Amino acid sequence: MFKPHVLQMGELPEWDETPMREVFEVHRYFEATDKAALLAEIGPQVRAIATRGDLGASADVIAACPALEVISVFGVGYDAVDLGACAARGITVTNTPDVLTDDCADLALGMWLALSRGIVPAEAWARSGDWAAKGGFPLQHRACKKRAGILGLGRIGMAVAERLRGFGMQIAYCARSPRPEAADWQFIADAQELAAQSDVLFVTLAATPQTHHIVNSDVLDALGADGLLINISRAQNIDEAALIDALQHGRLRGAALDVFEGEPSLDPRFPRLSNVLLQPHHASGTFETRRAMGQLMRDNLAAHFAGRPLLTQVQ
Ligand code: 8YV
Repeated sequence: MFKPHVLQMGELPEWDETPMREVFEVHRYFEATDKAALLAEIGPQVRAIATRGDLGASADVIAACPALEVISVFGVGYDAVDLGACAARGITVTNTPDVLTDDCADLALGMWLALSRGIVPAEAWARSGDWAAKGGFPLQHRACKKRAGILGLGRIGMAVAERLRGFGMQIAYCARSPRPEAADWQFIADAQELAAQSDVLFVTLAATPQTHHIVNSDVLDALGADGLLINISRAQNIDEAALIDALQHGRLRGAALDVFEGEPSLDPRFPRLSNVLLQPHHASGTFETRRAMGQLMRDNLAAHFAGRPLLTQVQ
């Protein structure tokens, strides 16, 4: 059987890799020690790239694949794909929205509750015997019935806001324009103003060149010394150096982060801070969601090669 050549940028679950190998000639870019040599050898045959949200596809990789037709992203975020290079060559890009919305929102709320109530250090307190030795765990701040700001009211931001409703939060959001389906919540056009009116700021923005470092030192200062920041979007939406400075100097109460500049490596200052909750970019990391993401990624590839309409086309 004729199999189109696919370049696979990163490891995927076995339940995706096995069916992919059945219908495609898969080249594992991430395993090649000499990536330039691999591209020189198989690049001209590659008609599709299967990649992850965190890995995307660079202009160099795209250029090395002159017959490339489609990039299928395992993830909702496609910021790491060079969209300009794709547009210039008419290369189609697909992603996996919707199927991961609930799990991403769940983790955002879990991170917020854990950070607010000190659940991780409290667990260590109980486990280590500090409870018996030192007494009760230090008091924490209440999580519920406060002011939540949602920076980016897309699918995931909406799901976060819907969940926060149940916690009696006063909700405001910042988006490009007011959303009719968010009539119960206050629209604030400016990120700094939103932060000033929030006790906790959830960053749920798709990353674009326009949102780069949108959470800068001014926004962090507006959130203030009693404020909490939760980021389940992309690291580049936040000025990480400014964030670390604010956390080190108590200008922000705490931050819960699922994404980092240069991940999976972390800035070594993060693990030394006691006012952060660190998560390894796993907001979509459940069996149910990752299976659905893989299916959608493969369905998009299958649709492309069968000449059918794509399921979730970005451009
Ligand atoms: C995934 C993501 O963790 O959806 C996204 O944009 O970043 C995540 O869901 C990632 O794509 C898998 O590595």
